[in-house]
Amino acid sequence: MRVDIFTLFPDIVDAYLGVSLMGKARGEGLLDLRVHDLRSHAAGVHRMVDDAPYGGGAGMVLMPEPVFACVEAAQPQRPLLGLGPAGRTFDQRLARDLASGDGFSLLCGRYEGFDTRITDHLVDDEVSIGDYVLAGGEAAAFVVVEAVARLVPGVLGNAASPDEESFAEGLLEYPQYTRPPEFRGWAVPEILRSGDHGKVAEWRRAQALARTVARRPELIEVRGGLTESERALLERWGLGV
Ligand code: JET
Repeated sequence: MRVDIFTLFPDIVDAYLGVSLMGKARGEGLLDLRVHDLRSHAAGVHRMVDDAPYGGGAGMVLMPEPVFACVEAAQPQRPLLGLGPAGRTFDQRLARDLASGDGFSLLCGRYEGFDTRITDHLVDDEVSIGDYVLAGGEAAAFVVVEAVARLVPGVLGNAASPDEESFAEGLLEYPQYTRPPEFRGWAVPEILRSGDHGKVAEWRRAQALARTVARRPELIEVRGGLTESERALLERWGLGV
């Protein structure tokens, strides 16, 4: 999988992609991550990449020439996604879609935003990681790359499917415990130490459902509400609603 990232801070992006999961996947040839400096195609001695907005107002806007020139020289993997608060919200489904393709590219904005001709004629789609404003798109790019990279076959060490977890099924994770069996008086639930794998699976499912009902009820709504058997399961484990 090839991922191209366009940024005004290539050093920060390179440093991030060189470590952890991505650094390893890169070293093993599973991910071809390419970082492009938006300033590399800026003209003049000042290498200007931003300018004041037409019509007035605060802040600076990313100019079209250096951004188009940088992207066109790189011939990046498509789709090219512009990162910013105005985009379609990133979620596990989009991560899965991107992971199933050959790759994608990310354009990190700074300042007040991109000149709209960039979003209209260069970028394929706009993506947001949530309803808040960052100083730049780099942190959003890290989120997108990391969420997608861990779904690429071979990137995660363990054999289990990474999509077995939260959100794959539209539910939050069940509670996890490791040793010791008792810590400061807080015991690991007896069922997890019983060796009854069927009961453990049932308990985990009930816990995942109950947590989701309590913390993220809208995720239950998206699934069409609780089924009769899910209600019965919660009831059986004393988690009924
Ligand atoms: C962001 C991403 O804040 C975010 O990204 C950085 C950012 C801030 C302001 C403008 C911008 O440019 C995008 C643009 O679109 C037309 O101009 C990017 C928040 N959630 N996800």
